[in-house]
Amino acid sequence: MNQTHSEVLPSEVSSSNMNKYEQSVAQFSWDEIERHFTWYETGKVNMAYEAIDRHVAEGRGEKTALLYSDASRDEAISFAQLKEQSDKFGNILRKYGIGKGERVFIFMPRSPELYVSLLGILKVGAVVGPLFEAFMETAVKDRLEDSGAVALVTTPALLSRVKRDELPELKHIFVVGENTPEDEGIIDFFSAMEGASSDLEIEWLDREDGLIMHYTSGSTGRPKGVYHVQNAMIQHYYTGKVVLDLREDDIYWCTADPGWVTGTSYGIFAPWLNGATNVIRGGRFSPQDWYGTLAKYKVTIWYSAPTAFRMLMGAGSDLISQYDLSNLRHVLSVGEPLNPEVVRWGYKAYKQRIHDTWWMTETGAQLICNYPSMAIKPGSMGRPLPGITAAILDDQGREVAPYTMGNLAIKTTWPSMMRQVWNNPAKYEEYFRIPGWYVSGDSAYMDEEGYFWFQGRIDDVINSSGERIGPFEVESKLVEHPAVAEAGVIGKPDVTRGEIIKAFISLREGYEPTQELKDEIYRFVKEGLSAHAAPREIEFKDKLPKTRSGKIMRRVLKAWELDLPTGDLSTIED
Ligand code: 6R9
Repeated sequence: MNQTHSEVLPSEVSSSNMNKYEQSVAQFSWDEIERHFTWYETGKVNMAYEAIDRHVAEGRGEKTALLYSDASRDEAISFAQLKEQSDKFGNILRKYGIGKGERVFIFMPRSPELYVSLLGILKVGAVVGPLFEAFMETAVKDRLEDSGAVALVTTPALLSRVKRDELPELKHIFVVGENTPEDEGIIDFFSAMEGASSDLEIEWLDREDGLIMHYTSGSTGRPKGVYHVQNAMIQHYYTGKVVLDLREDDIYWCTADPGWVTGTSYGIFAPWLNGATNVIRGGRFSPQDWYGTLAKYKVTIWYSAPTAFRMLMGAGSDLISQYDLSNLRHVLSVGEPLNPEVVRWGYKAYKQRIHDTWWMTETGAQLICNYPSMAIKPGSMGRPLPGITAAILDDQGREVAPYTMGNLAIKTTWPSMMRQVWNNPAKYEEYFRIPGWYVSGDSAYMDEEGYFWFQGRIDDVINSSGERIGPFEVESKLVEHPAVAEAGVIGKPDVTRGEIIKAFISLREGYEPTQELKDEIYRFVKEGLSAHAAPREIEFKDKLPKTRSGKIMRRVLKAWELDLPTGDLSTIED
């Protein structure tokens, strides 16, 4: 392996919440964390109560829960106001007979009403399903149909993408906005809210009752409905405390949309279970708006993704000096491997160590992380949290030696683990093909100090002249080249070598796509990494295909290259 294992950004935080747990990894028990929740006394629970109402009941109602802004709105909403609004929406849902266990979906851009609706849905014990606003007709229909959703919250603009005549189970559509069409089954959100009572008896649930469904795409087949239960809150709360390092006065900003699991587990549940003030920004990415948001709200903890950090890196360091980012004390990343170059840049540009975290829709919450009290090795996603056992296994389920690439697997089970793939028990079982382990589908290796190093999705690993090459390593080297903004690497079949490396590259401003540049980039990887990892073919692209959560879609690159079907594209960015 050519990744640098000796480079270390030392731990700076000696007073983090994690210390207590780290020191007691041996005695770690989830029970201790569970004691935070009232089910210890009552046996019953509800996420919306624990995230919002509890803070009002304990005298923190006036505290700001949500700081929302987009191009046209700028609002501060307290825990008490969120409680009142979501109680009202809960009452509206009840009036239409919607309750425990039923699926209610949300299909709209970020706005305070999205968060109010989501909490209201949880309060009546329904299971919420958030969808990306960018979904088109078929993607929306597939998900509503598969889940058997009985109701949907959406906006007038998106309503035309909902094929109501093909969705017999979908009885009620709540429309948030002006000029709601008058039609059977359509309810105007704002007028309903005006008339609604804010006196609501919450639906008390068991720990194993439903919470949320996120649809996630595999490379083949239909998207999978990953189903989570109330019990996940134990881990949302715990990781919020020890990985996000949330404390009493933090202003926290998670940049993810609730259509992605990061936007719910860490954009809603973790911060509010910990009583933090949560910043939500609507609208699209722009470096100016993002730095503006950090400065305006004096954000202290910032959770984002590699694709965003790479774009900010591309926007340059000069821009940063125009904003006061001095309140930032903790920065985290998720979704894709975090290139070492980005970590080095963040350390210089923000004077912050960017903490990579690894987890999946299926795992519900973080599992392998760089937490504040540990030294960071740039390029590594960190170590398993206390309470989590991770390993690299071969296909027979045997643990492999350090530095050997294999299946990243997690010993079952943990509180936020998915409980089913909706309507598809066979898919669910596939994750457990090695007894006692959850097999992630990622390929990685571990070093002697127990740090995990991501290599790629198993399907993406390249075999060139008998060498196994993780695409991430090559991509990380590529983005170190000054001309390269982003890179996606695939294996391309080759008669002599089995596969060769092909790189798709988008260039930074001011660089021309020439043959000389290709040659130079090839040499750059050959000399900096190794000959077998150097891309023998390079293709320049204006943009790389990415998911809504910013993942480079290597299977799409591969499909283009080999003229194969691209599979499910519903989550691709436009
Ligand atoms: C939370 C989330 C899961 C897949 C996962 C892996 C990739 C996520 C990563 C990472 C390298 C990290 N991934 N975090 N790869 N380093 N820190 O992203 O969920 O959208 O379901 O994706 O994302 O391949 O298997 P999800």
